[in-house]
Amino acid sequence: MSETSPTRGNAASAEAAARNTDSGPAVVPPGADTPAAAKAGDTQQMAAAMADNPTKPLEYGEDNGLAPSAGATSEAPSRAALASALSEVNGSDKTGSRAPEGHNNTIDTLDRVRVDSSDQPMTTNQGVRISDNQNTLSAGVRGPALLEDFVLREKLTHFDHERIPERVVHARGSGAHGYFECTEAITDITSAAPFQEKGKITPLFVRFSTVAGERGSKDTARDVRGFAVKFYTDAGNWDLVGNNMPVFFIQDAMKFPDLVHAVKPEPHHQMPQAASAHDTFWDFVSLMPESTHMLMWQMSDRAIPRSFATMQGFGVHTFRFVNAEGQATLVKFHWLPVAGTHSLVWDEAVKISGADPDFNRRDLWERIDSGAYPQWDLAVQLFTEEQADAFSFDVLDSTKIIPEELVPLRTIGRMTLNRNPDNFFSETEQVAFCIANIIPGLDFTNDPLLAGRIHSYFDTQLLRLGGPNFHEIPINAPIVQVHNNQRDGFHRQAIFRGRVAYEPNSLAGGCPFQAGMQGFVSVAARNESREGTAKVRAKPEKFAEHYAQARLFLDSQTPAEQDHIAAAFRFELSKCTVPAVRERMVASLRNVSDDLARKVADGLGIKELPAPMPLATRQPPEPEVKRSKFLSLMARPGDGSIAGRKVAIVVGPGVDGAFARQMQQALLEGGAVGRFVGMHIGPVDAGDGSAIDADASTENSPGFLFDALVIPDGNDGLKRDGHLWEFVRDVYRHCKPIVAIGDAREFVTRVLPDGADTRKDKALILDERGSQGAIDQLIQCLGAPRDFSRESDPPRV
Ligand code: HDE
Repeated sequence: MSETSPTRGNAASAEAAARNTDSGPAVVPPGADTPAAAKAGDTQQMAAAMADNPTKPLEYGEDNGLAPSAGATSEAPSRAALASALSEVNGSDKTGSRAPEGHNNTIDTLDRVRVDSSDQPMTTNQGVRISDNQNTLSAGVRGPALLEDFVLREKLTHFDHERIPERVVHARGSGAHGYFECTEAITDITSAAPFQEKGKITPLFVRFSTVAGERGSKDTARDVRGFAVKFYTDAGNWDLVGNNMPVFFIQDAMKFPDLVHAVKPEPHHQMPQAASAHDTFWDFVSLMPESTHMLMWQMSDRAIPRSFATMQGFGVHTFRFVNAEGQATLVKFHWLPVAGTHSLVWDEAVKISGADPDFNRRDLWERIDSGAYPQWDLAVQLFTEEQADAFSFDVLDSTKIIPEELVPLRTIGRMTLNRNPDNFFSETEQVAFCIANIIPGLDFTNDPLLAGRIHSYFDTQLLRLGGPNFHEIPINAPIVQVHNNQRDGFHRQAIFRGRVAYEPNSLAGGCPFQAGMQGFVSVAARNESREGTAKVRAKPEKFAEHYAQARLFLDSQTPAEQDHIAAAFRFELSKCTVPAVRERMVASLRNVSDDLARKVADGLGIKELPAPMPLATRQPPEPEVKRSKFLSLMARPGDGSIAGRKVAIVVGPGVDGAFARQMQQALLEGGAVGRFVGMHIGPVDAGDGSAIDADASTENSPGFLFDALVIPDGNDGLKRDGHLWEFVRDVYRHCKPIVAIGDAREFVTRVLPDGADTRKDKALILDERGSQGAIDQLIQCLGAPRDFSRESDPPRV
């Protein structure tokens, strides 16, 4: 028992006073030995240590604005001083114990929320074991159902609410976990965490998507693909929310709702699904000539990727890298697939969408689970404001690329996707990307499209994920600690300790305190030479040139790619019902290429070319680059690997089983999959008396789903199966390899269209006995870009 004194007071009275949650004595001494009094004393001591707010004067003036100071703190004499309640030490299985010191448990690995029900009884959401999951509770076996059946009611209620609003765009998506490995530290250019050390690993989650279709729509729609990467860095989350095309349709966020309303199914009849081939889309874009460059990309084979693993990704906007001294460098981001850029052809994409609407999703899943991990190099284009000023185009204009001839790519790391999600909804659906999620070492530019995006993503998640705490959903939570004074709202997970939810404070020792120069600091000066101060609604002059890069793209394609672009315009515009829309688009295309405009017009029955659409600028600047080899899909064939590819090995009765197995083994060794495709699934009698187990059938897996077709010798029964005829025709027409052995050679040549070149076509492998040479040749063709020399328009009979 301590003695009574004017400064220390009496221990019993201190304890009594401390047990009240309001009012209190004038003197609250430190060092009391009963818990409540000790807490009160420590609190008083901590608060007293901060007699004023020492950083207040530092909030003013430009110099302070450029170098914010760290917040003031005072040390807490004990953990109790920061606690909500003394009873926090009374732990249980549910509450756990006291918060670990300095640790925020709302972040952590996903193990915390991963559920494994193996060997577990079923329970309600309240954890009560369910005795019977088959029958509603009723009064007698033939009696009425009872309202008290809380098990049934909970189950149905949860089911009724299973769907959340889908994303307004990019609703259809597929996700995967992986990591980024820095291959070149660029500390001189940026202090961004992932790039600070060669070999540094940063975990990430990626979501690929189509834009226009709804959540259940087909994967192989002609569309832009979203390429969104969430880096869980040790300086917070960085989301690089890009696309598989480096430019966009519009220059200003103000036009985004118009663009999306135009491309989505038309509002009166909700058609067409996941397609831009309709009046409203072409009406809008033909009135928006700045979209022409993007239209070239969208009408190219880039819009129908073979695999997410074989498409490029782009950050689209110009961003800033910022180094530790605060110096900024302009940057554009590129993802380069290690497997190379490979696409489908349109006829193939259309057929696949019927046979397997999950084509790209399935491919991503299977690649990852079979160990053929998709990989991309991250490359950057780095340039200065002065360089940017001198370009004929504006780097703030997202309808323009910076040709690699002007600013070459520099590879700084590699991304590997090596883990599929455990649960589609919890991870792929609930992941919330936001272009505003950046970390120290990065900053925005004044791209007017980017500005709108900084607002839009957070805003849309509020509705989609039901409130402001979606950052606490495990897939969105960073791997670093989150500490701030934001509180409450729907679905709050964090349980905050203490009574302080404001800053400055002395009652939590000033914590959490602002980080000063250790935190994110915006680059103060953004290209002052070109920034005005007047409030305006206008775009810079260079934005008014709309066609030079559309021309650049078209002229940089191989002849086959150019043909595909013309055919895509023809197809899409032929689906428009209003002739004026078709003609307007042809008038716009005349500013890109009269040859292209003529081809499209011919395909639409437009006899006389309309006059070229008037230009928005009287004196278009001369472009620096008129042809860029990097823009063709053929420019990045990849490493020649066949990993992730799928081959149909046809197995009918009497098949040469030894060769079929040898082929399958060789493909497997290269990371590809050879499927035995029979007339039906199950055992097939091979010619050598063995049985081959067909794991797919000509009915359930049509030929166009495969990257190549192999028909071993001795497949007699199958040659009378009409499916196989279609297999050969489709695979041939889509310019994919065909291997035919022995008797199958005669069959294949009979089925091929007239004029097929059976001698010089390297992807048509006709072999007498099924040699290793045939296998090697297939593997070589499979890892290379397609050779389009077989193609004709229209296809041959
Ligand atoms: Fe998006 N975009 N966007 N976008 N975007 C969304 O955010 C928006 C743009 C992109 O897998 C939405 O969470 C505006 C360009 C991807 O979850 C929304 C503008 C690029 C994804 C939104 C653009 C993108 C989205 C819908 C013009 C390429 C899917 C749901 C100013 C650089 C991310 C959501 C995922 C998703 C707004 C333009 C890429 C509505 C206002 C340019 C990859 O917030």
